[in-house]
Amino acid sequence: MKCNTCNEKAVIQMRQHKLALCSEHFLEWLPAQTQRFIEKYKMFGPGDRILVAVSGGKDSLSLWDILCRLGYQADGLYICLGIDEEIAYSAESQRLTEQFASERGLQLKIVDVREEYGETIPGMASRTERGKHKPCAVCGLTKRHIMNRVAREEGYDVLVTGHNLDDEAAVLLGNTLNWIPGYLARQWPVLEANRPGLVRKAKPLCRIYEREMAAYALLRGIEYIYEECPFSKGSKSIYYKEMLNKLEHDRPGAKLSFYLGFLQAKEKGIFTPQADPDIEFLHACPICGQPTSSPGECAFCKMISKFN
Ligand code: Q46
Ligand code: ZN
Ligand code: ZN
Repeated sequence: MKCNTCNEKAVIQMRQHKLALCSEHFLEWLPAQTQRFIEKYKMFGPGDRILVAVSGGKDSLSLWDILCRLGYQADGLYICLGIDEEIAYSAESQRLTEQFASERGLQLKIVDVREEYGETIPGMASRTERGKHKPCAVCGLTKRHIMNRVAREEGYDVLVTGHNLDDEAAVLLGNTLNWIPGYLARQWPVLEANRPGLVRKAKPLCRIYEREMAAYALLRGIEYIYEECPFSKGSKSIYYKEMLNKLEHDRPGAKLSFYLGFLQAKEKGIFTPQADPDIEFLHACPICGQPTSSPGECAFCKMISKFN
């Protein structure tokens, strides 16, 4: 297998793009693709201050690396969830994130959930009805709240996350199988800050396959946490990813065309924001100021108030 650019030995074949590349050209191609999507979906511009949500995994650390290589001004935000029961998942991912930032002289902000709110994520979850069996709902709610809060308080123009194509296609599959119109209306590479208290969010890797991100991290020598969060076992999103991988195996490019077809259909006007049933109920939470559709305080502030 030869590189399509220079004819040297290729390190990766991307059947969906009918493209094989050597290490050098792959490491140029991936940031160029990312830049193309940043521009296409108008995610942010060269002068914007960017906050990258980093988990210590390959996608978010590679995204941070790519944005720096593209010349953007990007700081990191790591949220310590306190998930250290079965394995030292949070401790190890924090260590790797700190190492990544200090080796490159990058600014990293750390928010420790227990220090700020008195409980780790498993601790919070055990005290709520919705998290008794699995802390993911509590975790997701808390992470979204903190990411938005820090980006707002510190005046960032945009918050970016490392969601890749596999993540987005799995979310789309779930939303489609269950026909959730509000989620379908909102799913897009960039979410505008169109409500008071909301910060703009973007997913620059949304059209890049997970295996391409793994190859990028490996070839760039980025040390990241290999283990998944222990609570992700048996999750629906992993199940959807497995299904999509089976499809991709038989029909290379299936994942990309599934997601891309959705984006193109949205560009033509299906699933418009009017399809979002929550939109008319959105108001600012009287405690934290973030938008919420639940009556009174937002779900996060309601949950936290029970701990005090
Ligand atoms: S939600 Fe659930 Fe993840 Fe939080 S508890 Fe772990 S698996 S980290 S993306
Ligand atoms: Zn080459
Ligand atoms: Zn609130």
